[in-house]
Amino acid sequence: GELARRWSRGKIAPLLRVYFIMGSADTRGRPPADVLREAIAGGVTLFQFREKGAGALTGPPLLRLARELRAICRASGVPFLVDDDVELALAVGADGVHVGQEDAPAAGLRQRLGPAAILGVSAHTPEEARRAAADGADYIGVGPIYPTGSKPDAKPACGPGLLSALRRYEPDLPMAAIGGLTAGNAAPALAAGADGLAVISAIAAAENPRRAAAELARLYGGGR
Ligand code: TZP
Ligand code: MG
Repeated sequence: GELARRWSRGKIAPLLRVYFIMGSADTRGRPPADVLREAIAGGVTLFQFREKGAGALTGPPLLRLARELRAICRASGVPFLVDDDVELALAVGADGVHVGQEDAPAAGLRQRLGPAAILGVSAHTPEEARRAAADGADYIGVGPIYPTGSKPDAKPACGPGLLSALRRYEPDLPMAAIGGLTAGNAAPALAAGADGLAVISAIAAAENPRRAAAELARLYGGGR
């Protein structure tokens, strides 16, 4: 019902603040578990395991890494999402799934994952945002805001303006901005109405992932 949905929306938006996305290809050769622990120490609020690209793990090594990262998140109270791969999400007891427009339809996923799962959907137009909300998405991911080197098949950069446009159509739907974001360039995305910042390279490729996460967390005020 409407009350339940509003309550859950209020719970999701703060989780999106420092939304860290990573797979084994994103860490410049460092063990993903080490990078994740560092990032969480810096203030990550939500994690998505996204194992993509050349050399992406499959089979038992994929499952092993997913379990390892899942355990780190569980121990620190950071919700653990899986990109695209619903079977993997179910196999490791993930807290939720993120899907793009070209992946499994969100409506069926909500059914499959149950009401407690966190379901994120990428959206690029008011129509996609409206459909995501109707299908039971807890939040939408919007981008790429700026050019990104982390997703070869990304659409052209849309700039922060798309966030304000979608915010007008869906005033209550939590939104994570994504694509080329760093602590240095993210302020306009927040000003345009994003609830949070989803980043890969700003943390995963940072010299110091802990400091990089802390710099993003600091954009929301409070000291760290
Ligand atoms: N979707 C849109 S842009 C992007 C994804 C998965 C990649 C974001 O990575 P980065 O390194 O933060 O630009
Ligand atoms: Mg996808």
